[in-house]
Amino acid sequence: MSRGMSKCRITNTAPAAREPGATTFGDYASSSRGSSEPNAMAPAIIEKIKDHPCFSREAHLYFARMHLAVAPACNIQCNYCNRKYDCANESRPGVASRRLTPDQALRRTMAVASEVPQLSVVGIAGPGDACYDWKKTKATLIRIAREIPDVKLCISTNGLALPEHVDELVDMNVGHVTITINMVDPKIGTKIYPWIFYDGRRYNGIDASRILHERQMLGLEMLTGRGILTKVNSVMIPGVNDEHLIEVNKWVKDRGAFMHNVMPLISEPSHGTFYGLNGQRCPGPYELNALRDRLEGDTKVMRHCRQCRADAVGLLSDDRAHEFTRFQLPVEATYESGKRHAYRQLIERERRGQTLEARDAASPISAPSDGPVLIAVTTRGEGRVNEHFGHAPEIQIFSVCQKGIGLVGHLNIDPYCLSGWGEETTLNTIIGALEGVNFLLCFQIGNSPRDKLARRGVRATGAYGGSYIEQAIDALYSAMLHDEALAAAT
Ligand code: CLF
Ligand code: SF4
Repeated sequence: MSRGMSKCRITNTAPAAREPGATTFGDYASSSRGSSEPNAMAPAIIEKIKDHPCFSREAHLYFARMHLAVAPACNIQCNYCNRKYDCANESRPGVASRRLTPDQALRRTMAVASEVPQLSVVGIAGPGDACYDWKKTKATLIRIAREIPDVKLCISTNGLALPEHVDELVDMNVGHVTITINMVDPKIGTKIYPWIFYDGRRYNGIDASRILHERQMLGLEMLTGRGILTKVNSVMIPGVNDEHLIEVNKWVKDRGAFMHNVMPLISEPSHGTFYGLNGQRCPGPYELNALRDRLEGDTKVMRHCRQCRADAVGLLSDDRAHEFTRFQLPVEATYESGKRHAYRQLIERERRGQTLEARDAASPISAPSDGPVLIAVTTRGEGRVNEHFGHAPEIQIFSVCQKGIGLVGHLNIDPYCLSGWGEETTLNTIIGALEGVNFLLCFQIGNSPRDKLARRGVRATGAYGGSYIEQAIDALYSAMLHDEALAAAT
């Protein structure tokens, strides 16, 4: 397999239409074609999600999270996990993060907060379980809240040790918690969890899954009751829990989960997991898409998760963890708030501008359309078409139809252009992965790749370079409909 082939994987997929529950002003403005009112959402909820890159799809265009890998211990075994690596409930399996002490974590956070203006959330997502390795999690969060009080705090957990820490989470002002819930039927749980460690002893089989299930539900209810916003992650495991996740969705919705994030199982023999070694297959993009479509309802379905590592830093689309390793940390912890504050003011102005422009662009369109159009975009962030095709390490894929614009997924790719030379094998891999895509919007593209893409049915253009992504898609789609209407009239 070529280098390009190995990296070219759609990590997330979504349906044609936008998320029904997406209601921050930017979400509404940028993707609701022909709609006159955003869906209702309490102002307090909007306030909680508007700067959180995971809880609001729109926020991930502007705001960054950082993870602190302070919690290596775990109290359960998942069949898709190899403990050499990060907790696979949020991270891509096979990725290992450097562990930090709480003091190192604080220094890292202050360095990142001084340098990364987009930083809005600090999370603990392993590399084991944040609630089981509680002393380190708590010591870290307390230090950060003391030094950078305006940053949001977030944790991710398997839920087993969650209930006993809910009060402390409230006291520490942790506003967002993710619980990984893969089943609500312990019989299905036996296929996912061989054992758990609870209350000083180890449980196997159905007892293990029953206890885990009860603790997860209790923890979720307690968080909802205490006003902490919750997201449920579920790993989709074909033939094990794929159909069952519909039931999981109902349970978590009934218990107040704000968002459901169904992630694809990533299972390779080289990861050394039970599933990987036993040939458990992963879901294809279309299966994942179809399942997410069926989950749409009162609970928002997340579609922009990157399964980030336990030491990730930066925008979801631009990991900067390598700039802030343990060895690059300053000896003295200092925090300069200037960049973050200036950036926030800028974004407030940008959002206001985008809203007005996008509202204008979102006027109703009466021309017919045959169904969703798939549009690939290269971006460096800020929600704009601002990356040269040849330099892009990632391609975002959107679909657009009369109902709206939706993020379909991300393609991780090797950049095609290296030191001015186009790498043909890489280009062929990218073109193969764009099968079914109708358009490619990029900042610039050379004649050769543009012609090759055209021969495979992908029309590439730099005409929208610099524009906001969703405005560009909207304009392109409107032009298509206009052309269709003209063709029909002549
Ligand atoms: Fe981290 Fe998770 Fe908090 Fe986000 S990540 S602890 S909720 S701040 Fe986000 Fe990364 Fe997906 Fe997680 S994209 S893996 S959902
Ligand atoms: Fe691994 Fe996370 Fe499961 Fe623990 S909870 S076994 S670290 S995937």
